[in-house]
Amino acid sequence: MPSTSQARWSAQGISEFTQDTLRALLDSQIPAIRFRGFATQAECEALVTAIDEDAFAYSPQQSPPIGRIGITQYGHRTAPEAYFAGVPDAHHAVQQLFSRAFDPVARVIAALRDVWPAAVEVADSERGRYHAGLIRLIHDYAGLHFDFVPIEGRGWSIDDITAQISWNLHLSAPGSGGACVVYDRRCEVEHEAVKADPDALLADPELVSDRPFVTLDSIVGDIVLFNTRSYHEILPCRGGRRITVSSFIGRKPDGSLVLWS
Ligand SMILES: O=C(O)CCC(=O)C(=O)O
Ligand SMILES: [Fe+2]
Repeated sequence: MPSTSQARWSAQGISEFTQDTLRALLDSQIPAIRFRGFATQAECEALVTAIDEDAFAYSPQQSPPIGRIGITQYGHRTAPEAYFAGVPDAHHAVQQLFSRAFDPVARVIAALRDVWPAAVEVADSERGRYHAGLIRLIHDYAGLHFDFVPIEGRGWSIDDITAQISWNLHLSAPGSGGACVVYDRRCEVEHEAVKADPDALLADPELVSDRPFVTLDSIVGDIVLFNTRSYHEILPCRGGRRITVSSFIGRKPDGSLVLWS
């Protein structure tokens, strides 16, 4: 299977956010982008204060549990009706929090529109609009996985995207640990079975054992972007809480970008 084992990154290291690096990231040519100081410390603290007055939900499927405010397409892979029915409440919940600090989703869309030559919108479909903007609390770690809707979400309106990346804004960082490690190995269609079995959400570490990787530290106020079709994991957090806001960004066949969580 040469397509899975070949290195794809033509550059090492972490890039700045520009049109060229965004395109290279979508094409899996670079490991990651870091947008330093995307939000101020004061903005992040204000949002964390608002979040602390709310409650995180926990999915019984995830181990260790990850707290979340918002809704995920991935968590509703086989239940699109429930996803779209839940979008208005999810949108309301996060907008309520953003209104007390700042709106990271609107700011990300504006930053993308500044550099990208085609349309940038929250994903929409005949079934309804998607939710974009997931707030996540990671107490411990998140195991090795990939995220790529054309492989794991067929039948959804976004299953024709040609690339999938994510942005994660770090609102609170753990005392140590909590880095996101991204490996130069993409999931190809033949790995599909890994996620077809709901009890096997995580990938076999063997898949990435000899691969180049990049380590993305959790730094408050920074946004980190990487191609989520590449296998990635979050290392154990020690002391303090790792709180992020994120969404996926997909590139449609016409070159436009769509956001969803
Ligand atoms: O929190 C992170 O650093 C990465 C989360 C993740 O798995 C993703 O963005 O796909
Ligand atoms: Fe992921």
